[in-house]
Amino acid sequence: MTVIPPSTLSTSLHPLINALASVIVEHWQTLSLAPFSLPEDLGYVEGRLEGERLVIENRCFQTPQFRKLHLELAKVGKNLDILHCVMFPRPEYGLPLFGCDIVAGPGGVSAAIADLSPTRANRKLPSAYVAALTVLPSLIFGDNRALPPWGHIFSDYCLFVRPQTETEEQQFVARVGDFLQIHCHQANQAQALGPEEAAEHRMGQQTYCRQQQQNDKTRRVLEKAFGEAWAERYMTQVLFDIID
Ligand code: 18B
Repeated sequence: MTVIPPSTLSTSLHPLINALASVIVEHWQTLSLAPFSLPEDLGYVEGRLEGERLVIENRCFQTPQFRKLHLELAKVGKNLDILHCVMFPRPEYGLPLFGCDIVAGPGGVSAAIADLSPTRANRKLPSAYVAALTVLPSLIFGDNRALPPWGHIFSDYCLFVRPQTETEEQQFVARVGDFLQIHCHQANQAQALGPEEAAEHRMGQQTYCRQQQQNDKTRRVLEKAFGEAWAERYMTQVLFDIID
């Protein structure tokens, strides 16, 4: 069994980030994990440019159904804590992309986003996902945020909120747990598709990555700490690598 190492950053991160990281790791343990090597040694990275120290801690795995499971915790200076997670399926299993991003500052969590994003050309999730997601009770958040223009890759079930109370934070964590429960259950049962359908899902992943690479807010944080070239390489080869 592959053991997921504990985070070394967790003692200094926002509690919502630690809670989400625990939920993600718990669900990942239900999959058949194997190690995944990042390009060179990008497991733990520290950068400092323009006076801001950025520490990044990556945990990466693969499984029979997922080419890459990526959980990243980052701390920028004293003020910005980030959780980033994407589960990239192997395209032949036709699974959607689970993605989650949490950005927390001194004023609290400014962005909490989680989705199971479709990879089919018709932008529909597999029917078993729709069946499981539609029976989840609807949630109420006081501050729903609008998606940026590149955000058409996300599904109708996407949560994008600024949680305002502890109850809202707990509600968010619980819903991410629901997404992961459904996703890991479906993945463990998934059968490989034929090459044509796999090609469609591969294209869906390429579109997803291309759109995510347009997130200037992520890019700016990485550029400030590591410079433009490093940020470009990190966004296109580690965070959202486009597979052929
Ligand atoms: N992201 N995020 O992962 N991003 O990686 N993120 C921000 O309050 C980082 C993903 C998403 O409104 C913000 O506005 C850094 C995944 C969306 O224009 C900052 C890393 C998803 C927005 C960062 C990181 C995703 C967003 C601004 C690498 C979805 C809103 C915070 C560690 C599944 C974009 C704010 C907008 C925002 C930073 C989505 C600072 C550095 C997987 C939609």
